[in-house]
Amino acid sequence: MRRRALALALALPAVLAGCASASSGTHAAAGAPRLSVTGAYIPLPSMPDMAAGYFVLHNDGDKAATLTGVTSPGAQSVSMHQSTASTMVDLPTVQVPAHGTVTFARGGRHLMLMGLDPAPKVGARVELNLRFDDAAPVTVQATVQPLTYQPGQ
Ligand SMILES: [Cu+2]
Repeated sequence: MRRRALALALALPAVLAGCASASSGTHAAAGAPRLSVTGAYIPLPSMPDMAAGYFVLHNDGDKAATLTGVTSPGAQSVSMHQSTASTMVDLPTVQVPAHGTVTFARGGRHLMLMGLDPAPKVGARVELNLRFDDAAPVTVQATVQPLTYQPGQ
């Protein structure tokens, strides 16, 4: 019986994140995600205990990012959900491709905010803090809109 030497060639991809920049704000190193949020709103909920949140998340950078969660100082908890035909499921993370856009909108991905305090009123703003595993957090003010509000294109 012969012993065979297995030559394992481990081709490890170079996944070095070039996040050497300590600057905050809009500056980002080349090859990093560049994230921004537009159109954040919360339809006025019929019950103050539970509201949906919608927004468009942009990544103008050369590197993908992963949204790992959202928090709000105005809510007890915030979850990321995906609506399906009959129910909705938790989204543990959401991928934001390089030079891509991810939309949270009615009938699809959405935030579910529980325990809003103070109770939302039309025109009020609710701070949302988006956290990423590989990029700086993004804070946005979501405007409480009438229930029938439709975002413009
Ligand atoms: Cu939901």
